[in-house]
Amino acid sequence: MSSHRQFDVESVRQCFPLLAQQINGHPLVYLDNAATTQKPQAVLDALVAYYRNDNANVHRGVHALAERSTAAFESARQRVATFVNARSHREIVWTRGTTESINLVAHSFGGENLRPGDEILLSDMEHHSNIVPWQLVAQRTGAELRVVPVTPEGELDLDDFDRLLSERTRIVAMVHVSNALGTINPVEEICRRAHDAGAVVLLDGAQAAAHLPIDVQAIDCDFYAFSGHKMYAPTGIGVLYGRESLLDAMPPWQSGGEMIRTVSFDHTTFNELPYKFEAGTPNIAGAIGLRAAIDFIESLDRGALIAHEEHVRKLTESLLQQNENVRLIGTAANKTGVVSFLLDGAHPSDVGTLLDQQGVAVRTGHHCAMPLMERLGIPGTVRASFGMYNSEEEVHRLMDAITKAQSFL
Ligand code: C6P
Repeated sequence: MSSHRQFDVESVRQCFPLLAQQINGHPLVYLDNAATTQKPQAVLDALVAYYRNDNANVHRGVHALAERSTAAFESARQRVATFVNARSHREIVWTRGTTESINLVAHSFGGENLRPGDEILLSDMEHHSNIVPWQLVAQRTGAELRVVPVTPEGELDLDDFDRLLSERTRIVAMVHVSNALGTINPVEEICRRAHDAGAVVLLDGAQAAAHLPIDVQAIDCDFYAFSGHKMYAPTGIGVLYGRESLLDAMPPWQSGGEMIRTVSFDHTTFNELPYKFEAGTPNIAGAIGLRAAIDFIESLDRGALIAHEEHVRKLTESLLQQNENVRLIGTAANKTGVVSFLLDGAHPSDVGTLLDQQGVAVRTGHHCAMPLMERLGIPGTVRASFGMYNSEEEVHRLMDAITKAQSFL
């Protein structure tokens, strides 16, 4: 028996109340998990319990609710630190999501360290969130962007990576798992090579955190950014992991309450890590919801979950390959979470609409990766992206819906 059989997808589905609904007269097949995942009851319960019982601002009050709220908020941070194997909770900064995490590093680390002629190394498969912040800081500092091309299969070309990496490279900013292709990049190797060249590495883990165990020490990255909402937690909460020595040396980014130690009109001193980077009242409930999501993920057999997701993705790919009008986009050897494709002669958004009419939710378009679409010479793709609750049966529903869509196109 293969290990995906040991993963009880039906009981997992029961934990996600939203899934049990009809869309356009059909049971929902939710295959837009790379955009955002659905939330298990345990996360919904944690949010309600927090607002119902403990709600108070954190780090400010001496009253009982403030202490409870602060304890829950900080224990969520510690939970995240353990989840990604950070050395300390000081390396975990709360943000609104991956985008804000990357902006923090670009603005603070980039703004402080980049000089004219320095280079920032990106790849062709970056999400706009890992392009535009670097573009803006490059414009401000006189640094330049360099871009590692992807192969037609959708893999990073490591020879090109080596060719473009030089003593001018200050920052390597790369995606761990591509949201448009599903490619898993060789992040340990990227970090090793970048560090040998004296560069720091930021990894965009938005699409990795829900699918792969993340160990920032084993990867040896300097920064790792991810979003709660793509891993079964609420929207509006995200994480920046940063190596303590780097975070310590970085100037604050946003300013206001929380991030200060003392303020006078002449001079302000800043709080210790990680609070130096957390101006204003944080998303307390979001952090608590993220903790509940991590507890939920880790209550499952992670190995069986990963095998299940791989099985569902590969089944989708092999069934699509039997359809002669389908072209798979992104056939890297190492993938997770995503199957992108095109139907001959059909615009992706028309396909998406026809699938929606049959209750199947996918995303269509450029997936906020316009340079990648340009490199691949395509306008966009239809993207099915998977979560822990997607079943074999749903893959077959997707195939039936595609066949029916083809008959309309
Ligand atoms: N990708 C998708 O449908 P935020 O919005 O900050 O939570 O995540 C931004 C982001 C950054 N990097 C990658 C690799 C991503 O996939 C995303 C979000 C969604 O693919 C929405 S565009």
